[in-house]
Amino acid sequence: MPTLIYNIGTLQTPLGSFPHAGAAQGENRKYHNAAVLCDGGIIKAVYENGALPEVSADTQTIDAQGRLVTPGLIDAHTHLVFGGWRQNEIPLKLKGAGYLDILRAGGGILSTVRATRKASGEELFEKSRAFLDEMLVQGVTTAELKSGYGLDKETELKQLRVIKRLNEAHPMDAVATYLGAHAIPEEYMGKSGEYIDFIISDVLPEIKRQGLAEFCDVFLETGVFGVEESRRLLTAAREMGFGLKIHADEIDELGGSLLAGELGAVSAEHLIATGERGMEALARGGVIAALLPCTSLYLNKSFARARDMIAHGIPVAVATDFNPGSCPSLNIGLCMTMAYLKYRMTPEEILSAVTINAACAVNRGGSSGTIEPGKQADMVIWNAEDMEMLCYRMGSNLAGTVIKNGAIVKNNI
Ligand code: IZC
Ligand code: ZN
Repeated sequence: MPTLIYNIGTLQTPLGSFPHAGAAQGENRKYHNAAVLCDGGIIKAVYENGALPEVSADTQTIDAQGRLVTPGLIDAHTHLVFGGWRQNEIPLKLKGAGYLDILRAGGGILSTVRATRKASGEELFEKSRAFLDEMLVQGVTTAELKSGYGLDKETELKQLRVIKRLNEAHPMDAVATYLGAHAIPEEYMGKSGEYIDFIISDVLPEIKRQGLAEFCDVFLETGVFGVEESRRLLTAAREMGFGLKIHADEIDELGGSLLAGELGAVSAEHLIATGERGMEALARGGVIAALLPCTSLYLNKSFARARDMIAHGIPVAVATDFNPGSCPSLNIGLCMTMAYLKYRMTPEEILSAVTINAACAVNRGGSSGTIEPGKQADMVIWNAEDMEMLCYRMGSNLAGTVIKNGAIVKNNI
């Protein structure tokens, strides 16, 4: 059934299917008094200045009541499929324990690994589905979901199968990333190289064979995986056809961004501690910087140097990092406010960061991330008139009507 969204006060969207870098990061097209025609889940045409198409009698019409419409938001970095929670870590943090101290003591990621190994696929599916529901009502229509809480082959495959099922059963487009190199499993303590060998010989080929992940990611960090191990893993993954991502410079600057640039990774994520050389490498390698401001907030760290990255011509995406340890929030709106205040990005730059740049970071730039003919009809009518309002209303959910593949999945304007 065709759908016409009309009476749009401002329709604001980046244009194109490529990552928006430098000055283009802040280039949004603004259509006033606009309308969008969709059919078969695809955007057919955009109208402005009161123009309207002639529509067939069976066309569903949606009155946007003069509000703002943007592309559906894309959360390009989550660890959404996990067992248990980690609220027990807060008292430890308040006594001064750092994120890596907790991990070193066998907690942190490793405690989530224990809980995820115990959980059934069904339990993980139901828990994750509720998270996706919560994201969808905030206007998120595509999300990246990482594995990495199994570490052993069986549990990693269990997590990835849950992601595949979510993608099929939920309106959200769920893009899977294999993050087996998220921590050194207890059974490989002191033998991280052997664990990487095991991933390369046993796990990656099986994931590829079953088509369970598009990307391979690694946590390159003090006490986790180093540059050499990460290079070995990612080079093998690239040969098998995986796109590459790196958790780089979250706590310590160890060369993760240099490696991302060298390998031409699709994205480098966190980049809290990234300095000049790292930025130059990212720019040279055409790597998207996936910045996670609520993690800086939650870990009480500094904020990534987004303005310098934009000045270097690095396309910036902004995402939640939703996970039970370093960011137990999936509020993308809050990330947008943090990007406004702490990264000092403009509302236009932020919109590109949570739409087209995030889409490109999950290899969906050709099908989503903008409102243009031929793209998926993923859109949000906001309970706001402009992007300034969205970025300003810290913590509130201003998503009104959420449209996914041309169908209304939430209606609240
Ligand atoms: O569970 O702590 N940084 N991985 C790397 C995380 C945060 C998630 C976690
Ligand atoms: Zn992460």
